[in-house]
Amino acid sequence: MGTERVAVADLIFDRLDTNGDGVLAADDYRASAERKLQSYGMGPNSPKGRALIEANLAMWQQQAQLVDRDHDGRITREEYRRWVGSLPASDSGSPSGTPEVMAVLHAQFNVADRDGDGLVDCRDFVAWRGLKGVPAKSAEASFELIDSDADGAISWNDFTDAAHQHGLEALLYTPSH
Ligand SMILES: [Ca+2]
Ligand SMILES: [Ca+2]
Ligand SMILES: [Ca+2]
Repeated sequence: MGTERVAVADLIFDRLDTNGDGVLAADDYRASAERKLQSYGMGPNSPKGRALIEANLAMWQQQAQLVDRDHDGRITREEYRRWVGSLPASDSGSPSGTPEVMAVLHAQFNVADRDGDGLVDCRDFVAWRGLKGVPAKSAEASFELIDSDADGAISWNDFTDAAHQHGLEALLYTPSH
């Protein structure tokens, strides 16, 4: 694997290693959900909180199945690099539209929908993406892609339709235009 792909693999690995102990485990995925909830002032035992934690743990299990070669319940950096190296060159190893990933995004969407009316407005969307370090300008541009009828609010259906049309990357990180 080229050094560039190793660097990308390491970058994602470090991002997923929430507690920074150098291995990925279920704890990292739980902690990641809990941090997100904390930034919303939401308890881990609230219905939305529990749903987000469960979705994250399901994503961990899927990831472990693919990557944890020795099945010791931990993904080492070496295991992660090897997995990324085994992927087609076009795939960075960044999780994309698997059912588990979509379930996590749906749970995050529900958390971002603070007033629980099923709709996320631009401000809530910008705040959601800001948790991932996405600049407000990029998030606003993504929001415009998703809010195709421009009424200032998006439903989960709008989100999945737009993901289908533009790709998740454009909605979550950087729109390409
Ligand atoms: Ca860890
Ligand atoms: Ca392992
Ligand atoms: Ca709302």
